[in-house]
Amino acid sequence: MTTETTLPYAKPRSLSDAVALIGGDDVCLLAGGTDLVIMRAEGMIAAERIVDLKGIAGLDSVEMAEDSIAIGACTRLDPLAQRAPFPANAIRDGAALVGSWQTRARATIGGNICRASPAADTLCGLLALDCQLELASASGTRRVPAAEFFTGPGRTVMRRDELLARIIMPRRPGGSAYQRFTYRNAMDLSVAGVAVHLAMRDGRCTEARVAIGACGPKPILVPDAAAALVGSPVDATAVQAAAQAVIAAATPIDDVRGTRKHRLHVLRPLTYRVTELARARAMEQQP
Ligand SMILES: Cc1cc2nc3c(=O)[nH]c(=O)nc-3n(C[C@@H](O)[C@@H](O)[C@H](O)COP(=O)(O)OP(=O)(O)OC[C@H]3O[C@@H](n4cnc5c(N)ncnc54)[C@H](O)[C@@H]3O)c2cc1C
Repeated sequence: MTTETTLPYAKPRSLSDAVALIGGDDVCLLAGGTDLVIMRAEGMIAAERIVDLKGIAGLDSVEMAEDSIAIGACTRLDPLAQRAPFPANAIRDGAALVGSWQTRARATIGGNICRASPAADTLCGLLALDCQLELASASGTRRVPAAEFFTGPGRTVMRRDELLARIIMPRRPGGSAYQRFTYRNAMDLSVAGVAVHLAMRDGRCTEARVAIGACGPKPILVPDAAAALVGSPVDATAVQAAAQAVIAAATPIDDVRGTRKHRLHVLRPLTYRVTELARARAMEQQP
């Protein structure tokens, strides 16, 4: 005998229809499902009603404005990594590293953000690029800086009656990069991740933001690392000081993916590598 269970399922076509359906404890939001399906199977999410966000018009594309770029929350990671109409940067680097092609073809950037795993690969880039997250509810929209969105593993400031609609990335000069350390080259989760954004003028750094992930309960900005780079030619002395600040700010734990000691050890060469790549990209963009 087989038992068939059909869950209540809705696939709204507009943002206003979607926000009218959410908010109750019995509702969960579905995007690509690469986390959600597993979380439901493991009993981490018990909600019975599913609201599928993938049909919402306008949330699966990237739009360019004069001073910002809006990335729809349901934009899948593979097209974002391959074809996003903005040059190589830290968010694209992160999207390209997630899982396999099959995972990236399903998974969305909004899901990667809202799952709020400290090891998620797009989060450091959001912080380093000073993104704002646009949250929509039946009472309107609000924007939260990415650096203030995450509150702990799996936790954010997003209310139950809200969904992530767009990621707003300011268009600013410079270049950025994200890299992670893993024990395998693919299909592994980050043991430590670093993103750096730099703007360069006349060979000196005029602006910097440095973020780290998988080295604490949430991704964080490291202002002391940025301060070590600003005003410098991003030479060995400055990068060494930035790496020291990164190590001082990190609060990693021992877990299945790595020890605290090893995470602190890999942060130094990782910061060197990412800063060098961000610098090379920033030099290409130099006015
Ligand atoms: C084999 C495999 C390998 C992986 N490797 C990596 C990796 O290397 N790096 C990495 O970072 N991740 C990795 N992941 C996880 C990654 O696939 C997910 O984090 C993915 O990005 C989540 O997106 P999704 O669209 O599938 O979200 P879903 O699974 O649909 O949703 C995830 C969570 O976010 C919520 N949610 C989704 N969209 C919204 C929204 N717009 N507003 C509000 N809430 C929302 C859902 O309710 C749910 O709680 C891997 C997963 C698998 C299965």
